[in-house]
Amino acid sequence: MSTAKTYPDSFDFQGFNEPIGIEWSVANLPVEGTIPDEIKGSFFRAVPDPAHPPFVKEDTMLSGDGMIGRFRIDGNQVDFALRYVETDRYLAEKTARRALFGAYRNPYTDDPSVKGVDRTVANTTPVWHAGRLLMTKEDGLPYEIDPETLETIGRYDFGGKLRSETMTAHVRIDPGTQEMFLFGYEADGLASRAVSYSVADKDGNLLFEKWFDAPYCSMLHDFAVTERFAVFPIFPTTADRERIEQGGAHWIHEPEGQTWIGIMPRYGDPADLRWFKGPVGASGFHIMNAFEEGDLIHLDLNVMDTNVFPFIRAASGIDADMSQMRASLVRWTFDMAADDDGYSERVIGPPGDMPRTAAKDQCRPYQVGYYATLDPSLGPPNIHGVVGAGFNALIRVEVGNGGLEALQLSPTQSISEPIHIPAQDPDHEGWLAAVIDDHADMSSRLCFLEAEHPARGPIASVLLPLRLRPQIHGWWVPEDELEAAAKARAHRTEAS
Ligand code: V55
Ligand code: FE
Repeated sequence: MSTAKTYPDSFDFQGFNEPIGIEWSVANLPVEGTIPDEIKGSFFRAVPDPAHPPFVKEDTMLSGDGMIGRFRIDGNQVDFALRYVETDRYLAEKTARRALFGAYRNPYTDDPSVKGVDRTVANTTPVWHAGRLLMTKEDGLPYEIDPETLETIGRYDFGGKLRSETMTAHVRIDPGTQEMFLFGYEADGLASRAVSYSVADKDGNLLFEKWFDAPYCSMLHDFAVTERFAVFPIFPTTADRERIEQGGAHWIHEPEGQTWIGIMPRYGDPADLRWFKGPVGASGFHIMNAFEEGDLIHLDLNVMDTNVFPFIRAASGIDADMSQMRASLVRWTFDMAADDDGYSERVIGPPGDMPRTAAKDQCRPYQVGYYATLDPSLGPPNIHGVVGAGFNALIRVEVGNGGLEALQLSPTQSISEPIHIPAQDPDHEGWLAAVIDDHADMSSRLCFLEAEHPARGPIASVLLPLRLRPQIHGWWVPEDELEAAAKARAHRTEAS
């Protein structure tokens, strides 16, 4: 490009992380191989892409304006579209033609002209529930998106029912009841300990909102739900209001800080919240699943010795060599019948992140999970994604017996989080789909794998005419659900 924009000198703006900022669409993409006929639906992806170079000297990809991508798949017919989420922040900066918002989750670094303007970027997970598509980010309310046109409908607060100022990007949906469980932290303001917890019924009605205080203000990125309980992991990555007001970092990781796991009945009262002690100084983001076995609660998650984000370690003065860090898929088990506040741990898989299961396996005993990993034996890491080192393998793990199979990529490839697509045949494990980026020619392709056999490699791949940005999270929505939701929307429009 002739008029190169200038970005901060960090991995967040280099390689595949170099901003693109183009909204585009294309129909009838060329497909190599055969996408099974029964795969009909849309793969939505959330990707951060800053529309303007930041004015702060250091910035993180986590602050990039949210874009929503959609692969519409009908067997071998694949279309793609990509649009910005028109958040208040995106629109204010679009009008000004420059960045107005400053550092990650610090409004005190913003241009005075946007004081009080919603600064969330809706860039983390496209959540589909009750016929609504929401682009989420944990520091604000979600934005509703039209799943057909990808137009932004507006900020979504469950019809005025949700009082929390924030909603997580990691909801849980019970595959039996189709209820959506959700929470928001910093629910009543910056660095607050307040957590809001809610359940929406299968039609999207908010059944209740309950509030509790976490032991401290922690980066509560994900949680888990079992058939009877809700589980909140509090890792010692903490916020401090004064530090933020002085223009400092929102988050510091505290190596001596206590990890807490809060467990309460999933329809229960925060008065019933029980706090268990986890490992000191630990950090975790994503939970694969949780389930009950009698009085035991098993929580399967990726845990690390310290915070995985370089900008958070830097702000904390933590000088850690990532290759020396302990990081595994672990099963933490809590005994609700015992009166101690301990837990036991078993390693159930190699290091990695972005864990997924089949939607039908959530909240209950399960056998199979999938996640991405960085296997150092496959070559040095490529610049890709929010921690600056791309994933180069995709793991299928049998959590009950340690069975392991991996798709290993070539040294120039990086993979984003996979989605799981269920099959009609209940004995077939379904498929995984994920975007694989190639640093050799800066190209992106969507690859389909047999979920049961990722090591066999793609059964089909779809080459894109332009490279994509590394994805945060994705969501698979079957075509029949999209059609039903489109009909319901048309009815609502006629009625109004
Ligand atoms: C994460 C991602 C975020 C964020 C906080 O993956 C944590 C973790 C894409 O935004 O704001
Ligand atoms: Fe996440």
